[in-house]
Amino acid sequence: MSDQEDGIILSELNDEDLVAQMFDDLYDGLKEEIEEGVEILLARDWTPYSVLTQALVGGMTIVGNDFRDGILFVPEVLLSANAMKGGMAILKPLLIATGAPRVGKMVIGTVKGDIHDIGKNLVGMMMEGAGFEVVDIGINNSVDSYLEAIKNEEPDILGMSALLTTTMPYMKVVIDTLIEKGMRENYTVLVGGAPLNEEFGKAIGADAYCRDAAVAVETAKVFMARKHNQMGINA
Ligand code: B1M
Repeated sequence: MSDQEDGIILSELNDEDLVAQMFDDLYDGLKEEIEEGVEILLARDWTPYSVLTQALVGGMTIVGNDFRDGILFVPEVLLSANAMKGGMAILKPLLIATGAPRVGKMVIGTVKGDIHDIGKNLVGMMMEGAGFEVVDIGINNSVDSYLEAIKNEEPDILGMSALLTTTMPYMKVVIDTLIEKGMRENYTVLVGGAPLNEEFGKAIGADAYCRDAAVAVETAKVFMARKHNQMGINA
């Protein structure tokens, strides 16, 4: 049931109650309400980043837990994801509009067999907001698809996302192929996704595992700074 039918007027709620209501609305997959909530928080001078992390990602965590525990099922989670995307669409241009100079280029995609894209999209948005040029190659990417994107786009960074324990090993397939082709050293490879950890990142030969989008941005900046320094030394 929508908030209106429930007699709830979002703009009349204080920040804390509004965020709690947005958690409920995200849970119920109410896209319009989420969009309205995002607009209200922005009008109250919340930064786009705070709205994203506190209201949207916070709400999605609850959805994730109940999905895990068998309380929510795929169709419901799809509605939640759709509502989340509605909110993210409003925040995207705001996160990007920093006027930051281009600091590097990244190709990012979710690996083969995996259709989860919310986290990947978030990373892409945050990277763009930090001044990176981002080429998002979507979901379900085979090795060939990554290779083609790398060839066409010539990025500094390759980002891979996986949300399933069954698809995360595919990241190693991509990295091993880069090694076989003698291309590995040309790119910084960053990986992320809920089931990964630092140990896994090291084991598959990635340059770094990124716990979340903010860490991805910071890590990418560190690697770009190293690259620029090396170029300075070699020049
Ligand atoms: Co999926 N799903 N799902 N799902 N789903 C999980 C991942 C799961 C953990 C749920 C659970 O059981 N608790 C579970 C995986 C279990 C496992 O592998 N051990 C699971 C499952 C089982 C499945 C299906 C198999 C269910 C089924 O069909 N029976 C199926 C698989 C489909 C497939 O891919 N082949 C499936 C389907 C779906 C939906 C389609 C319904 C939907 C996806 C919609 C979409 O993405 N467009 C969905 C969703 C939404 C989820 C949960 C609930 C939420 C994922 C999400 O968007 N989180 C998820 C539960 C969970 O993760 N707690 C779950 C919010 C997002 C902001 O976080 O993606 O972690 P996250 O991204 C973070 C970081 O991880 C990091 O930064 C992001 C932002 O901070 N990061 C990166 C991510 N990628 C990065 C890349 C980088 C750097 C950082 O590169 C540099």
